[in-house]
Amino acid sequence: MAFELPDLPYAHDALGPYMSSETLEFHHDKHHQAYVTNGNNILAETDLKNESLENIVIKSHGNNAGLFNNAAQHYNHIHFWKMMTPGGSKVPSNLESKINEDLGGMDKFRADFINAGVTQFGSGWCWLELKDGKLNVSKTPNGENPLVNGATPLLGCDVWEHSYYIDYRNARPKYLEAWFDNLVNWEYVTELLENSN
Ligand code: MN3
Repeated sequence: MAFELPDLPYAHDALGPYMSSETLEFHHDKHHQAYVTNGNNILAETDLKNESLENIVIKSHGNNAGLFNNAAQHYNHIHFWKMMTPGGSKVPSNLESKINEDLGGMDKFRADFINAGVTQFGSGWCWLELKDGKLNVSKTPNGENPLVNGATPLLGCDVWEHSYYIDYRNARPKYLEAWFDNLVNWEYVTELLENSN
């Protein structure tokens, strides 16, 4: 199906001071829109037009770099906007139990997730994913995401410079810490986990 830019689930200025309206105006209104526009132009030339977004991402991987890059970034950003909420949210107890069980507790998970984002060289994403029933922390370059590794993305932080340079300049670790501590919508993460079972 053709790609469409979703509205942000909050106002552009709702994530301040951790993510400014200027960042969201560029990141959502321009960068995400460009993935949608460019992706649709390439998709129209393929036989994947009637597939779901997830299938387009998986099937274009390794076959059509232009389509993959735009489709995967469209998928990543649809979820990225929903993975944030003004003021963040509490971690539901069922998610916390699974984090304790699989990742050695919230503090270790936080440190590992931030470290994955800090050590992703160049553009990319760091992730909490579900693979073979277990939670795992990972990182990917450019537009890649856990779908291409047979895993389900549950939480992804965008570490492309367009996501933080206006607000944090080159301080990627500060952005990751502020994002993890103040913006994550853990209820949405839990919803994705429950839907993947
Ligand atoms: Mn981005």
